[in-house]
Amino acid sequence: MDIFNQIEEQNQKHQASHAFQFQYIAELLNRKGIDVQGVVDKIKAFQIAIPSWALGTGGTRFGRFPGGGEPRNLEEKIEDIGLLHQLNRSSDSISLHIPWDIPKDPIALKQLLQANGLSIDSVNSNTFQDQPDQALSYKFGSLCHTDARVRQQAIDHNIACIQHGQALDSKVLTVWLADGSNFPGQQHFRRAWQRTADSLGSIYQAMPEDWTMLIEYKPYEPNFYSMVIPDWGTSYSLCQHLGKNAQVLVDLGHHLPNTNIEQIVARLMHFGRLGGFHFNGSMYGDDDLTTGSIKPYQFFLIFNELVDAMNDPTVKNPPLAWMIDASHNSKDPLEDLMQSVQNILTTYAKALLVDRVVLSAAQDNNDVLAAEELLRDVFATDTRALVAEAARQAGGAMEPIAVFRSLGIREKLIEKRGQKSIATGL
Ligand SMILES: [Mn+2]
Repeated sequence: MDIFNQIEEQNQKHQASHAFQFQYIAELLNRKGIDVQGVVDKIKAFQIAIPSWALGTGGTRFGRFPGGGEPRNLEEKIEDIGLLHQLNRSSDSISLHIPWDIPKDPIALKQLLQANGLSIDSVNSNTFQDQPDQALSYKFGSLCHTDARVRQQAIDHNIACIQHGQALDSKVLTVWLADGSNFPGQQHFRRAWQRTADSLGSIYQAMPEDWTMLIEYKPYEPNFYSMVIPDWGTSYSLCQHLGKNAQVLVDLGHHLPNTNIEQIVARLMHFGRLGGFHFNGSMYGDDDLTTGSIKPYQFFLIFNELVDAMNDPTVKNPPLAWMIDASHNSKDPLEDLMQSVQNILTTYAKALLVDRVVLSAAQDNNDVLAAEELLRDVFATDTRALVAEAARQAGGAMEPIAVFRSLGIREKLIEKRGQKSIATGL
């Protein structure tokens, strides 16, 4: 679906109101000595990977209520993300989940990706479910399993993921382990860590030198007494054990309520061990809600730490992989993803406005109020016109969700794919 001309037409409708709002924020920032076009350029350059598993309606263990027109295969998922990218110009890559998205014809897929201006950012392994053709079960764990044959099966699966990724020019393997225990005494903590480290070591050895392994952590679920990798400290210890191409992946929803995630992010960047991000929104746990929907101030404080470290030449952290990891139970998946991307960009834009010299001075002088007020002032600044301007300059839609609706894109997808089409994923 090429909607380039329609985007132009739709932008015309919003142009007058956009020009008014942009002029206001530009004047405000000029008075503070901020290079407005420099900020717009940074927003334009910020790209967020879309997960292939988030294009269908998600669900819970109680039910699933699909809205129709979901992509039926990997090709249609690529088309959906191509459409998103046309609209917002900020979603230029895809995270794949194996075995849900095993590429059958990599050469044709690469052509399709190229035609849509997309690439594959990372491949995600899946040892949290048993597949129909699988010899041994992951009921009691995968890379940590007490039985060496199960561990080997999980290692082989991860190596197969790397090979699928290589065929599509990906360079990142993301590992999230559901391994853990449900009851006290069930698992020997130290030995479970060691078996996991050894298994990850075998995968790491099989990984090409220019690849990165991202290790995700999560405090609970699906196991409720202990997870083998429950926190950033455990991820960090495994990365240290493996080598320089292993990095910690922070998923915003993988923390207990009130965890100071901004401090975790700052620490990991200080150690040069933050590899990437899974954006989503969280009220209680791994809720996978729209990014920025529940705790926008905390989300801003996290971005503030990220930008602070990215701007500091003494920080030796590799470039981060920005990814969304969400599930949509009650919204149109594409609309939800656009909302998340918009929230990410407006929040990133705010973090770019922080005067780091003034903030540092306030911190060094222990001027608590000045430091806090500086952040609160930036947080209260409406950056939507900056993001709209970035989209306009990049050839995207200034109001992507409004355009999606007024062009009747979902209705067209339902017409093409049917009301009952179901996407693979969670
Ligand atoms: Mn995640």
